[in-house]
Amino acid sequence: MPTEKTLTIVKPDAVSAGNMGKIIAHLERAGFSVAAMKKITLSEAQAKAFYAVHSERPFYNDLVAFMTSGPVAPMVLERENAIAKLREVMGATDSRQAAEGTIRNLYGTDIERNAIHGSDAPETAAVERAFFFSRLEENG
Ligand code: 3AN
Repeated sequence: MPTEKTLTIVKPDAVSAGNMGKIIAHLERAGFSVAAMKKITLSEAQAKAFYAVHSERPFYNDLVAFMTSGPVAPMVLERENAIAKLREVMGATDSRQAAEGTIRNLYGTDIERNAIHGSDAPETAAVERAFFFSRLEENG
């Protein structure tokens, strides 16, 4: 089976709660390998750019404030069918609705503080990987 790459971000709520390692372990148990990772604090401009697609939504300013409130851990994940599989193990956007045993069910709180981001399609995965990682960082 050919592998596919996707981008995840362990969000500030999960990093500050000390759940980063548990989330990485959960992802590894689900068959993902970490191809690249870093821990950074996003600037307002960076968070706005990353979520530009949501700029007209009412929750945009709150989302940017939350995503800049502390360090995040972006990672490139690799496995077969990675994009769809990550969406499955993450669970629904609203952590309160996320299926039992999913990452958002286990580590998220609500629709904003939902522990983890995952790319939703091949085009967004490519753009989001390039947002955080150079080709050298992914392959080195
Ligand atoms: P997902 O992260 O499940 O792909 P999107 O792309 O619809 O969800 O939304 C991006 C992010 O925006 C979500 N992860 C969540 O943090 C935030 N978000 C989405 N909808 C809302 C909302 N109604 N209120 C607050 N935050 C929201």
